[in-house]
Amino acid sequence: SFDIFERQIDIKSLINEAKRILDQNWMNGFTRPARKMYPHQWSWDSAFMAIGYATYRQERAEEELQRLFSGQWSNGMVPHIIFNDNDKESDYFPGSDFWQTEHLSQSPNTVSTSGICQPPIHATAIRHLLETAHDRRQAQSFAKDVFPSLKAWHSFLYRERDPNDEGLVYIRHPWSSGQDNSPNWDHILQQINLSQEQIPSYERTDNKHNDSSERPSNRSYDRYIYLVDFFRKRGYNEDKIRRDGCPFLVQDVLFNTLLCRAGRDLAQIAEWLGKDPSPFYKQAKKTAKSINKNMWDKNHNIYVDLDWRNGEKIDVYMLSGFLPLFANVPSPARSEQMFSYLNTQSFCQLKKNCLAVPSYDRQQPKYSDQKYWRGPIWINLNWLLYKGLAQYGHREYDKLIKQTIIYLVQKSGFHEFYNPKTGEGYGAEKFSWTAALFLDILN
Ligand code: 9WN
Repeated sequence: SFDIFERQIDIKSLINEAKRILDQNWMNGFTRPARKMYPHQWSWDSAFMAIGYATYRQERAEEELQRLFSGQWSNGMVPHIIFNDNDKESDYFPGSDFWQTEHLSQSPNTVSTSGICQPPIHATAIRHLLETAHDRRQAQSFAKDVFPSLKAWHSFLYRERDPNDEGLVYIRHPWSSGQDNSPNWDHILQQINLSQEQIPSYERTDNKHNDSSERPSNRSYDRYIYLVDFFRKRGYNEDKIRRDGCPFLVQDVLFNTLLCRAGRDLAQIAEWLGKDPSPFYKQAKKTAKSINKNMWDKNHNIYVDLDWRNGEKIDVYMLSGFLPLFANVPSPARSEQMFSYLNTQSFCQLKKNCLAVPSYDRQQPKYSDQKYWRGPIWINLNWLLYKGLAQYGHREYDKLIKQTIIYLVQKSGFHEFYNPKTGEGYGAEKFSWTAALFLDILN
């Protein structure tokens, strides 16, 4: 048991420590998520870094996103990893040689990349930068430069990932969700029966740097790797991948929520740049409507993912199911229903000494305090919830999230994720987005 409100906390030194971590992870042009474990540039991490840098180093925020867009494919996709081929310290798997994207006509010539994408929170980060920049002229000129890339990125998603024009885009790999081994994927991954010959030979390296009991299982990894092989065998051609029955096609709540919010932010950026915002508002409106119509689980008061192949709901209750709050998707009445589920022992109840919000409903049998995206506290998800709830006026709950994040960081350092019961830190140490979002929350 603990009392977070009794501690004397030296906030200033925590802020300095967060900045120091970002400095140490700065690789001259981008920020690696963590030393050894994640040596390259990751897409949604970069957007979170930019939000952190916006509090004190605008030029780095811009450089970070510029480097990310240098890896954009000609079809508009922003890859989930831009590789740092100079890193000799790390052996990250799967590296660029495994993805085999170099010789594709759609991939860039100057940098090597993966062949899938991650949640599109970039326009949101750039709007934030425009709103907070010390040097507004510079930020405007940066936004003008990246606007065509942002536009191409959103067009790619709606064009290639929403073939039935529903306003909801699909992802085709668990890594694309940002929540690799979420229980959301269990059922679909279980149905992928593979013989040994269908799995390319590979060696995991993530377990070398981390306690393997916290990481995804080997069975899941086989399926992650099989999917990459499925894509590269089809030259990353979207139609072929779909036509040949890709076994993982999911309309994910968080991915679509962030697209919806980023669509509105892109519209606002367009307006500031004197361009027509209406196509972006229109898309975002349609996405919000479909999230409300198709993803709402009225029995549990939360949003859930959909299996694109049959339209069925995936009955798994994750913290990400509350995050449509971040994009102002639920009506105020619906948000109250959601809050009545969030504010229980299933997640984190006010006045019950809980430590921020776990990533998965703790009452579910598969919940774990320690396993990666299957229960532990993640700072990025809590940050999204914090921002979302603020728009609906839940101040007391937001205060709890802020205080518990400070507590976690002070107790255990800037970890990748945390045990919701004990506050112990897990995964990578000195993890960049934990530092970056901490800076924003305390700003
Ligand atoms: C695979 C970098 C990334 C995050 C993801 C997180 C984890 C990679 C991995 O690390 O994924 O992309 O190797 O486990 O799940 O959200 O972007 O921090």
